[in-house]
Formats: sequence, structure tokens, C-alpha cells
Amino acid sequence: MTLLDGKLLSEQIKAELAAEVEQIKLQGGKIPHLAAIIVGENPASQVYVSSKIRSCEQVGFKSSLVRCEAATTQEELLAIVQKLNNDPDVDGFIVQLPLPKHIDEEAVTLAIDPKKDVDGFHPVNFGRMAQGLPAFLPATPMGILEILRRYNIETSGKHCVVLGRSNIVGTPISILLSRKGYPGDCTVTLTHSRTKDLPAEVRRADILVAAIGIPEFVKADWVKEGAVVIDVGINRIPDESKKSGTRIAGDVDFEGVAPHCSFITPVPGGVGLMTVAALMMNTLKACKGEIYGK
Ligand code: BQF
Repeated sequence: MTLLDGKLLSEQIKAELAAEVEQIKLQGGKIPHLAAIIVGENPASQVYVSSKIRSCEQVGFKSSLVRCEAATTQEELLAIVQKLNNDPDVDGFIVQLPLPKHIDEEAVTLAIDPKKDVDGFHPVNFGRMAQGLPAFLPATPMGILEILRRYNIETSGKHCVVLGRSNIVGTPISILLSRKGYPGDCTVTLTHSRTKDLPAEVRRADILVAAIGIPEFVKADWVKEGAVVIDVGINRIPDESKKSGTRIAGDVDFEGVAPHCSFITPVPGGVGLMTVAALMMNTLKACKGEIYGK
């Protein structure tokens, strides 16, 4: 069993990005600029957005954080989105999810200029991704592809089983792994809450992507010997042995499953860090006009 080390890979990627930013600076080019909007005080969101800003500093990007109180109206938020759409210095921006209940996430996502949509959530980017056109890929699926690529994991002809059909992870990774090329050319099964015999489906997986949001859901006897397991889950569960009283668990029962795997991502230190690294990659692409031209 080999650990798929998201910390190592994300640091590698950030070092590569930092070197490229250095070159841009030497040549007097535009410095990549990522902006983030956060609404309210969700503690997990605060941590996520801080780590994105910190990553910008590490790679030499400019960053801006727009903090809005929880009571911000949808109209006020849409006005901030328009401002960032029209700010020529901002190459890309994100609206940190989840948003407070009184704001329609879909309306906000639709308002983002697809050319600045470095989270890849706008339906234009989703549609372009699905058709294999240049697009900003959503950060978590892109991070997963980068893990497969950087560990040279064979994907062609493999049976990939995806748990969960969210717009942000399950659905896009199932599309990306089924398309032509590397990483890709998989035969994909997308499973969800109405799937009849989930353990039976999971047992067919050469590559398993678990993005269901239930702690330690995937059990040892569901996993085929030698499978590659990508655990997208970030679940906080009670643990009396911890100072905080909680720990973070993935969607996979790591202790039980790991001995059966050829490769497996840890939680924490796996896919989550790659999500942030992928966002940085997208921001540089936005700055260079790699997807939509300059
Ligand atoms: C790790 C996210 C659910 C809802 C909204 C490293 C992150 C997480 C975990 C991170 C996530 C999850 C992010 C680890 C960004 C990934 O070592 O396990 C990094 O910062 N993420 C987000 O911005 O919004 C979310 C999950």
C-alpha cells in the first residue's frame, strides 16, 4: 500500500507555481491575483478561505479577501460579484461555499464571469468540461486528476466507481475519468443514495472515489484487493482522546481499507490539500489567459 501524499504533491505544485511567478515578475508580466468573497462566520469556511489566502502568499500571487456579514443580502453579494467581474486586476475569484440560507447559490454562481470562475462552478465551465473543451475544472476533481497523474496511476480501461453525485465532485469526476486520454479512459459507475447494492458496486472498483459525506462509510470488505482509493470526505466526528473532542474522518474506514489498497489518500493530508493547489493552478491559468485567451 502506497499513501497518495497530498501534502507532498501540493507543496510540489506550489513550488512550481512560485517558480513561474518569479519568471513572470522578472519579465515584468502581470502578477496573478485571486480574490475571495466570504459571507458570514462559518468556522470551517473561515479555515478554508484562510488557507487559500495563505497559499497565494506562498506562491507569490496577489490576493484579496472580501468579508461580508452573515446578513448580507443577495443583491449586495451580486454587486460585489459584478465589481470583481469588472476589476481588470482580478484574474479570478471564488465565492466561498456554503452561503447563508437566504442567498441562492445558483444565482450567485451564474453571476460570475466564466473567464474568472477559477472554481469551475459556472455552468459554462461545467458544459465545456463535459464536452472536453478548454475550461476551468472544479478544484477537487482537478486535484484528484493531478494525484493520479503525478503518481503515474494507470487509468485506461479501469473500472472506476464514484460514490456521490454532487455538482462539485461526484458528477464532474465521473465525466472527467470517462473521457478520452490520461487520466481518463475509465469505465465509470456513478453511485448515489438510490443505488441498490452499494457494496457490490464498490467491489467492482479498480479506482474508487468516495465523495458521499458519511464518515468511514466504505468498509474493508467492500474494497477489491489492489484497488486505488481516493477519499474526498471531510467529516468531523467525536473523539474523546483529542483535545478538541473531535477528529476529521474521511468517507473511508482507512484502518480497515488501507491494507487492501495499492494506493490510498489519507484524510487529512490528501485530496483537500490538492483542492487548494488546483485552485492556485487555475488562477495562474486565468492570469495567462490559457482557457479563454487574453
Ligand atoms: C486536509 C470544502 C466542503 C464544503 C466546502 C486540506 C482543505 C480541506 C482539508 C481545504 C473544502 C475542502 C474547501 C484538507 C477547501 C477542501 O488536509 O484534509 C485542505 O481547504 N478545502 C472549501 O473551500 O470549501 C468546502 C469542503
